Parts: sequence; C-alpha cells; structure tokens
Amino acid sequence: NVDQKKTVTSISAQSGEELEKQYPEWKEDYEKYGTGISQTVMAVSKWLGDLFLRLLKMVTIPLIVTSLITGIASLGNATRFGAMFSRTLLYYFSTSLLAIFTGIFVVNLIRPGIGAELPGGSGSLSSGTDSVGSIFLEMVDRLVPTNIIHSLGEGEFLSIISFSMLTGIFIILVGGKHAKVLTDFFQAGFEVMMRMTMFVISLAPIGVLAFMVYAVSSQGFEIFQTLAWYMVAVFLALLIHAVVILPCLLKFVARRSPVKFARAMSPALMTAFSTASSNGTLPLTMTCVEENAGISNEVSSFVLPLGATINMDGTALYEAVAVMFIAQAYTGIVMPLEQQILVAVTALLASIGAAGIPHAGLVMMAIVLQAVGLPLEAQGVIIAVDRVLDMCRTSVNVWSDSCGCAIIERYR
Ligand code: DAS
Repeated sequence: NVDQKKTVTSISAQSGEELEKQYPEWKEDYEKYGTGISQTVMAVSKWLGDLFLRLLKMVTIPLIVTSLITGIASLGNATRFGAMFSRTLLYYFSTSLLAIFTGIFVVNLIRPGIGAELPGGSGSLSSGTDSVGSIFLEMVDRLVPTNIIHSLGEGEFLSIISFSMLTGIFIILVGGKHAKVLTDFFQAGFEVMMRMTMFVISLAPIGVLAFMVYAVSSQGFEIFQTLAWYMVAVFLALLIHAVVILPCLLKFVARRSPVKFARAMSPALMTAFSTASSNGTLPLTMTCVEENAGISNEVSSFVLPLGATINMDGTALYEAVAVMFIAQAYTGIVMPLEQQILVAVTALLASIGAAGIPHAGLVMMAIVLQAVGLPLEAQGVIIAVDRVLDMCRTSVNVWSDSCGCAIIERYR
C-alpha cells in the first residue's frame, strides 16, 4: 500500500516513469493529477484564485449593506415625486423581471452547463426536491433574521438584504436630523466600500489569470468551450432584452422610434460599454437623454440616478444565467422549477443591491448562489470572462434606464 501520508505535491514532484514503477496502482491517479509541473502550477494558481475570491467576499456584505441602505433611504426625497415615483418603480421592477425571465428562458434553451466540468467539483442543490410552497416559506423565514449580528457574521444574505432595506425605509419614516445623521453615515460608508471594491476589482486580472491557469491545468482546454457556450447564453439573452423587449416598450408605450432613441443615446451606451460602470456613465447618460433625446431635466434628474442605483436589467439577467449555468455544470441537470423561482427573486434583489461599478454583478452573485445552495467558489472560473460580459450588461443597464426616462416623460 502506498504511504497515505504522502501529499499529492510530493508524489507529483517525481517524474511519471518513476511513479509508474514505484506505484503502478497509482498510474490512473497520477495521470489525473498531471505532471509535477502542472500539479505545482495547479496548486499555486488555485491558491491565488481563491485569495482573490476571498477579497471579493470581504467587500460583499459591507457593500450590500451600505449600498441598499443608501439607495433605499435616498428614495425618501423621491416619494414627493408622487405618481412619477410609483410609475418609475413599476417600470424598473417590470423590466428587471422581464430581463430575468429572458435569461432563464435562454439558459434553459441552450443549457451551457449540462455536461460541463467546472473546477469546484459537483454536487446537488439545497432542497432540490422541495415543493414551491416549502421553498417560498423557507425563503420568507430566511428574510427575517432573529439576530442580525449573527446573520452578518454568517453571511446570510437574504436576512442582510431584508434588514438593510427595512433600515432604509425606517430612516425615511423617522426623518429629521436623526435620518440625516444615518443617511450621511451610510452614504459615507458606501463611498468607502465602493472605493475598496474598486481596489479589489483592480486586482481582477491576477484573479482571472490564476483561475484560467487552474481551470486549464485541471480541466484542459475544453473549459474554453464550456465558457464559450455560457457567454453565448448571456450575450443572446442580453440581446433579446436590449433589441426586442426594451425597443417594444419604447415604440408601443413611449411612442418613440427605437432607432432614433438609440442613436441619441449612443455616446452614453458606448461609454457604459467601455467603462463597465453605470455610475461613471451617469453624467453622460443625463446629457444624452436631455440634449439628444429632448427629455426634461425633471424626469432625467429623478429617473436616471435612481435607475443607476436600483435598476440593473443587464445585471439581473446575468445573475440568473450565470447561477443556472453553474448549477447545470455542478449538478449535471437542469435546475428544478422551484429553484428557478428562487433564482429569479434573488437575482432581482442582487441587481437592486448592486452598485454601478465594474464587476458589481459578480460581487453580488454570492446572494443567488447561496440561495440555491451552490458553493461561492463555483463562480471562480467565470471570473475569467466577466469583464466582457460586464461591459455588455452595463450597456443594457444604461439602455434600460434611458428607456425608462422616455416612458416616464411620455406620461408625466
Ligand atoms: N458594472 C455594473 C454597472 O456599472 C454592472 C454589473 O457589474 O453587473 O452597472
């Protein structure tokens, strides 16, 4: 029997031939673990990639809390807009849900994850066989934390999200100087967390390289074929939403020519694509909406900042597609319907909580992964292709906010 204390690294330090003579029964394992060089590279790249994931996890919870409380509390000023406020919220939630359903439809159609091998192993989803009713009741339970400090410590995202949203709502209800103290405090916290997240994201190239090296050395170059199908699913769903669904709303609800409106918004859309930041594009989006599309400042100054905070159709769609792709690769089956409903709801919450900065959707994906019982590490390999997907989904986010302006303007 082989001395079981030997670590894989020490075994792989020897050449293949020596191993075959010394441990013939290990030939199969040795081939699986690869040559000495690839084994060491696998170990180092896995460690580096996981370190980057740890940094992402480090900022996720404080970013969600400050982003949601700041975003919801800022609605306090918005409520005086009355009808425009409710129409805007109605537009935002309906287009985000349409985007999510489009993403779910496409990922069920293409099934990019079925038959795919992702680093991070395989397994089953949490409560994959429960009924819709029991899943829903369980989800409501998870939305009500018995101890928010415990939930923060354990990273229970649904509890954290609901408590943060309630905090924002009650800041509005309390009003006065107390509300201002808290609003200023959480706004300052959000600015700090955005900058810290941007710093972590600046390290993304290292994390991406590490995950690609690990993925290739552990899964071979087939991993690119798997990722290609995943990207096709995201691109196709974003395209349907941006080129079919939103233009239909423009034409039949806002009574505007989608082509002319897209031309008017093109500088902002191209900036959103290149910067992958809704917040960064916001000033240009407002300029294009007002000066090129002729929409009033009253509408644009209300709808766009709110949209950049809580309306991210592209991000919501991406969360649903990415998590269902991971689930397909992880379980080998198409996700059960009740789990898909859970993905749709948590993808909406994740998009509301996401900040308009690069890779925000990737950071928030942990919420959706946790909701269906997938390991957060499973998102490791898709980090490698996140930048180009982020550029596209950010453009869709800005395009949806702009279309919202046209619709609200029509009925104000
Ligand atoms: N980059 C984000 C934005 O600015 C979107 C995302 O990461 O999903 O809208």
